[in-house]
Amino acid sequence: LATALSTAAFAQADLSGKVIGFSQIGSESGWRAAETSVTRSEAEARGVDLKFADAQQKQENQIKAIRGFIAQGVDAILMAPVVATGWDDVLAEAKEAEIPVVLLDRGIDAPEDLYLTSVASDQVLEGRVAGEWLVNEVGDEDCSVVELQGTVGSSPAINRKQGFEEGIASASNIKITQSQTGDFTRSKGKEVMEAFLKSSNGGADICAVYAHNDDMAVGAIQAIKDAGLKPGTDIKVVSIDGVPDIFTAIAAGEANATVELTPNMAGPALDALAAYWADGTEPEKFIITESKLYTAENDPQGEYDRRKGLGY
Ligand code: GZL
Repeated sequence: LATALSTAAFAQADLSGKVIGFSQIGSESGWRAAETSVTRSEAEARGVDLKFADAQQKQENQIKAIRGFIAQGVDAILMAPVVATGWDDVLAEAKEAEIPVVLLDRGIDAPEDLYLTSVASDQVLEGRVAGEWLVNEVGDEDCSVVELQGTVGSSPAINRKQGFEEGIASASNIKITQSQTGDFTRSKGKEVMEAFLKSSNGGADICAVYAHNDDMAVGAIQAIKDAGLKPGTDIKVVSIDGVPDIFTAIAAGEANATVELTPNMAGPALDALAAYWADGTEPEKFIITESKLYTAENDPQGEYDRRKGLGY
């Protein structure tokens, strides 16, 4: 697990001398901060000169940063695309400049020849695993679920919603009664959960909250407590990322399940670039990282300890 989550133990490809631009979305969640930290260490381990640009979750800032990298003549561009559309022009400019682009942790709706490869989890699977966990958890009890969606128009928000609906499709007793974006942040997740609680008999009518990431779930947990209810028992909590704080909540019985998302997308991305530069090897177009369900049965304190210090 430690290897999968942090710099791999074996020797990294030598990319010294390579200048790589990284257009990062921002630092909206603990997972995002970990991805940034792991990307920096993966780049350093390979001798890469990494140029970092934080977009504060705005697409226009990412597009500006990518144009800057092209003007600088970087050797490659890593980008985590905040939303799925609107990238065709800037990526065509990168292609024109013969600068390979690698997508990290989110996909885009664009011609596949505009990027070398995409390193991400199967986000539909993540949602389905969360839905199937809830089906298993509630049995044949009626269950009204409220959903905290990720950033509007982002591939994880679209895919995790689809996957969860697939996961609960077999259970006619489970219904999503409210669904709204919390933009992947704790504060917005708390705010939206407060509204959900108010409009559902103080939360008495809510059986579970499904959050597209742990940070919104942690915000929702606070709102549930403020409403005088017990998160994890009165209202089940299931989310995605596997950040340390969700394991703290699971250990305390305040959350129930999370689907792990590795923050190490950059390792596979840099290895694909190394092979491409070494002998023209074309990587798989989609490099899929694994998704694993964790509950109270999986030593949450130990999982917390294993992740603390990995840049979260
Ligand atoms: C998913 C990634 C999401 C995380 C959130 O691959 O893009 O963005 O699940 C983050 O924590 O905001």
